[in-house]
Amino acid sequence: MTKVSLGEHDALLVVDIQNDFLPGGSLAVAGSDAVIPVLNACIARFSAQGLPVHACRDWHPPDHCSFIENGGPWPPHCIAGTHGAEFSTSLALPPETPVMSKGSLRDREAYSAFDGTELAALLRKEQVGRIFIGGLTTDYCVLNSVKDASRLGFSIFVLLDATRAVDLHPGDGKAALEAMKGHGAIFLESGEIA
Ligand code: VGL
Ligand code: ZN
Repeated sequence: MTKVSLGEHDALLVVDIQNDFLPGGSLAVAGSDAVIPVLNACIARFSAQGLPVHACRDWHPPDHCSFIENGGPWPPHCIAGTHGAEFSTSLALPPETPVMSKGSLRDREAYSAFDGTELAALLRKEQVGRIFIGGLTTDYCVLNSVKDASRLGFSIFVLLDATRAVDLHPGDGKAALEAMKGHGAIFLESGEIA
């Protein structure tokens, strides 16, 4: 087991821990609730060291193009302002956590936390070089955020025990990890953070 020590240019990005992706939600991801305590422990670690924690959320209009009724692949989910779009009450985000909303334009899908948000600018302002990422879902928002982070020049560390795949097609989660590897992502378990 390799240990990774946190340093002053590190930040944590918590992706889409929203009710609709959790058990009982409209787009429930298997085992997704298991990532919450893992992320809470990571949040506590980053916060204790004074390191930035950021969060993003899927934040769709009621007639979003990604919904089945509009020709997309997904049941309606994470409609802005609804219970399904709220963060889980079990997620312990610090009150001052900046929250990036994505996918809020009707005709445009946006899976990446960087897509149409201030995230890159904020991270640069905070002089962040390395992003530790966890949350939902491995094969969509996490994957696309990892790709963008890498293109934007950040080092990216994927917290494997803090992510779950939706696996719309079997194997998507595995393929996503391969794709992330191709973008230079480093994989670790949360217990490897020293
Ligand atoms: C996501 C499916 C549909 C995600 C968003 O954030 O990973 N997955 N919309
Ligand atoms: Zn969505």
